[in-house]
Amino acid sequence: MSVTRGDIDDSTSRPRGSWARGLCLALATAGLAGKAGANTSGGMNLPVGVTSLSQNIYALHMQVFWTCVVIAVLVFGVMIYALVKFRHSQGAIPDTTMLHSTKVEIIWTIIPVLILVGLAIPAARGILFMEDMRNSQLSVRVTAYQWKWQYQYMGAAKGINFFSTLARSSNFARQLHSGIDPKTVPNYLLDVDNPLVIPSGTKVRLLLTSQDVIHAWWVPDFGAKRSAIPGFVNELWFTVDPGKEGVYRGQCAALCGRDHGFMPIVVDVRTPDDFKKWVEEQKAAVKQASTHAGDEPRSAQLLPGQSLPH
Ligand SMILES: [Cu+2]
Repeated sequence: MSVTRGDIDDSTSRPRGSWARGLCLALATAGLAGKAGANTSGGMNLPVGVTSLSQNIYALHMQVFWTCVVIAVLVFGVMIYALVKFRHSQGAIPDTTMLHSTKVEIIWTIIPVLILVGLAIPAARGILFMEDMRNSQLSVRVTAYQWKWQYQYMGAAKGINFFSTLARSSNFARQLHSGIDPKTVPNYLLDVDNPLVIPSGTKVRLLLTSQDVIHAWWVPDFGAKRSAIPGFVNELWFTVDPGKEGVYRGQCAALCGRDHGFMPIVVDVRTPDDFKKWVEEQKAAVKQASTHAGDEPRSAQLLPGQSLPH
């Protein structure tokens, strides 16, 4: 039996191209439906996260993943079938006359283009969504330093201003010959003294900059990662879903020097009411500190290692 490249591709690619797209969409939908609200597949996948941004990114990721799976199954399926079915021992004779097929070339150009366009549309939508900073309800200026973060609240929470550095327990344990087993330290290298506190269900905008080298603020559960660059102000937004209050952790994601691995990020998400209370407490603490010092009220600027009153 003889076979040509043209025969294989012509008989399989065209009908299966549209079938593949249909199956891909069905699988992506099923995958997303199954994963809604879940976090990772045993740590093997991206986190679904707790913001519309992270969920959007996860959906796109799964769509691309299933598209790749379907393409791989079809292409390798045809290859393996041809290798087995038309092997030499079965009497297959190569066709040396059929060297070019314009029809096949058009088909295998159009199908990948359609797949790429199909992926580019949701990707472009996702990027536009990510960059839409309008109508933010809380802005926080984030300044990165080697190796800590400074959070300065704006708007209604203006005046709250503090540094966030590696928690002392982690800092002690990481020292050479500390004698402390890091495994005994809870959230080793992922804990800070003063977490960023934000309300759930609120569009939070971060204004990121740096005072020395390039750092990057990254919290995977928020689908949020952006560079903090000296001399630039980068923007980033996220809204944590109501009901998803809790503590979320991240890290600096740009190699920023010796202690790059020791500037984690912790975000404490509270309900809007609890956040309001927290803001009032912080403002009262600032006022009290200023009165004791005999000064006009000023911002509560904590140095690394100091803690805000809880
Ligand atoms: Cu850094």
